[in-house]
Amino acid sequence: MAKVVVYTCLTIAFVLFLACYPNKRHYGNEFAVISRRLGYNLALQTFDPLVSEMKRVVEDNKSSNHQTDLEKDARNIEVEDDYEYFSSKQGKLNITLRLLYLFPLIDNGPKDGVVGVKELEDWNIEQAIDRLNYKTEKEIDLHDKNEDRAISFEEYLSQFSKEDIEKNGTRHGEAGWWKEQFMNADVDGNGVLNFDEFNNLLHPEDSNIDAIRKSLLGEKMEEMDDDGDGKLDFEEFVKTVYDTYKTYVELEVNRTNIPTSEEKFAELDVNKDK
Ligand SMILES: [Ca+2]
Ligand SMILES: [Ca+2]
Ligand SMILES: [Ca+2]
Ligand SMILES: [Ca+2]
Repeated sequence: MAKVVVYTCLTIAFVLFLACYPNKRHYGNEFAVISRRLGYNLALQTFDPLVSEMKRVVEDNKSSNHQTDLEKDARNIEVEDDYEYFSSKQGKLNITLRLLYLFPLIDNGPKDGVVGVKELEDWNIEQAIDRLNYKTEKEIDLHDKNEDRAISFEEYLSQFSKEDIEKNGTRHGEAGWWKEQFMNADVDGNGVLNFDEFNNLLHPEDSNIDAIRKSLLGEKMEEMDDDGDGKLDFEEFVKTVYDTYKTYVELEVNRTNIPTSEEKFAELDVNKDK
């Protein structure tokens, strides 16, 4: 069993190293096309919540004007409490010590002294969700002028003038386009976005809301549909979709028997009109 734990620790250390390593060097443009909330278009998430918290403290101390000195001190002390994890000479993170701390937190399903792939995946997803929720909280802090912890259209899009809003342009990024995104995210239709609704507006690619998914799909179809006939023919499919699909299946589903572009197209082309 001890051997297994050592190997597992080494695996985690390796994953930790990969997670902390700048991703662009390894992962080129092929990742830029995968755009999902937990996907690879974002920098790979930090594996260790302590490192995330340190980054946040540094960023907050640099940029925040509305944090009181007392709040800043409290957060700095919180992080200082973890100084035991740093070597005193170079200030480097003691990875072995951190792994000993993190291991029982990751070894959760089941708690059997071994960390499996699923447990690592769950941990990574948990860290990613935490990071995105944190970002949403920061965005709410930034935009919520009346401090009701909900975001109105005017609060989020104060960059638009009254004329822009009246003009209601529907091209991507124009006021009317944003208004539509806002309304899609406002599930309860009360005219303001609560935390979950705002989260969906900020991270639409991973939203479960039908209106948001349809809107995204419509935009993607427009981008991919070269001849503008409202459909994807085989050529357009190969040019724009297939490589993304293949990368997704290889990396995220971890499958080896990936259908060829012909096979996948035939499967999707239900009415066989090509
Ligand atoms: Ca386990
Ligand atoms: Ca508000
Ligand atoms: Ca709402
Ligand atoms: Ca077409």
